[in-house]
Amino acid sequence: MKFIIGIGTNIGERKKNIENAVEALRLVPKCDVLRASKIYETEPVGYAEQDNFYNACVEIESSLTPNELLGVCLGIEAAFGRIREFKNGPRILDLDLILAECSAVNTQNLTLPHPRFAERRFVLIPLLELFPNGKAYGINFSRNLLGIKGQAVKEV
Ligand code: PH2
Ligand code: MG
Ligand code: MG
Repeated sequence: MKFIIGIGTNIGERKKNIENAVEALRLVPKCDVLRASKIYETEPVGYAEQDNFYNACVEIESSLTPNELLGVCLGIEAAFGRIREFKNGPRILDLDLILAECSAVNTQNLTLPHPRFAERRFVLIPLLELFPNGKAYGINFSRNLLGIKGQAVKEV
């Protein structure tokens, strides 16, 4: 099954962090990185008093279950030294499952589509690069972009 993973970072060498995270995903068994968006510099959303983020999206093909893939993402974040201080705060690496190709997921640990992806330009712009017709796995997200104010996003 295909998945979209959103990558974010605003601590340290942001470009390197994203490149290294994509490399880490490539090394995961049963997980192929099919394509990656460009890297975007983005205004922080949710908590403003922090540095700009770098964000990107990747599409992967995996036979892992969504919950196994969540575990993979959390493991890679931990390997990068992520410390969770407060919600929406600065982070060296955030790997979020955004969409799964053929199913919605509603478990205690995971909800797909990601509950806030449609309000976030830092997710939708890289996603639009991967799906220029504004539809991913049957979800039309292009209209969501029209309703978002602010949240500057620019190519690095
Ligand atoms: N992640 C958040 C909260 N705010 N803002 C930007 N620009 N990029 C992010 O990746 C981001 C955020 C929570 O995960
Ligand atoms: Mg996140
Ligand atoms: Mg996260």
